[in-house]
Amino acid sequence: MDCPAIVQNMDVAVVQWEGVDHITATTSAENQDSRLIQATYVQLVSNSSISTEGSVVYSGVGPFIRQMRYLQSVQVPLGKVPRIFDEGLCFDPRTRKIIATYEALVIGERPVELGISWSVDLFWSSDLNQDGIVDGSDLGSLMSSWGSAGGPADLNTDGIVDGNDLGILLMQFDNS
Ligand SMILES: [Ca+2]
Ligand SMILES: [Ca+2]
Repeated sequence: MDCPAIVQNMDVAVVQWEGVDHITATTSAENQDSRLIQATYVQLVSNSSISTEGSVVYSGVGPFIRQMRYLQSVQVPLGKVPRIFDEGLCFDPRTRKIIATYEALVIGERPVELGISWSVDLFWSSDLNQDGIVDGSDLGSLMSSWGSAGGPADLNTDGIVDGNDLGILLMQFDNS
């Protein structure tokens, strides 16, 4: 899936990955249509999930109806991949970022407040069947994709399924 182009980058830089962190941020920016967007949100981050709650206020300054777009992104820890639940969420494997897109109509000077709430579960990239464990089933999937150009088994996203991907799977393999 191709991620949408970023209209206005409103990333929040403070992200910690050890344990669970609450991250609060307030930011504002004017997009290409010069409409003020203010966003406040809380991010809950753990080793296995990322969730966000918050609100966005769009303020229009003109008499016309405009479509506003706001993108928020959070980075996925190395080795993990997200299972996306919401159509407005997109994972860019190159930057390892989940990009959330919100759209709203802004009419005249009336502010529009939009609620935000989303969450994703994170899996090891080698957990190809996403059952929460990296085991022989995933190894079998990788072997059956051996030599393929890309796809889910191309764990290092270099365009081929080969020994490098097998090495990653073996590092993440559950030996318990
Ligand atoms: Ca699995
Ligand atoms: Ca590869």
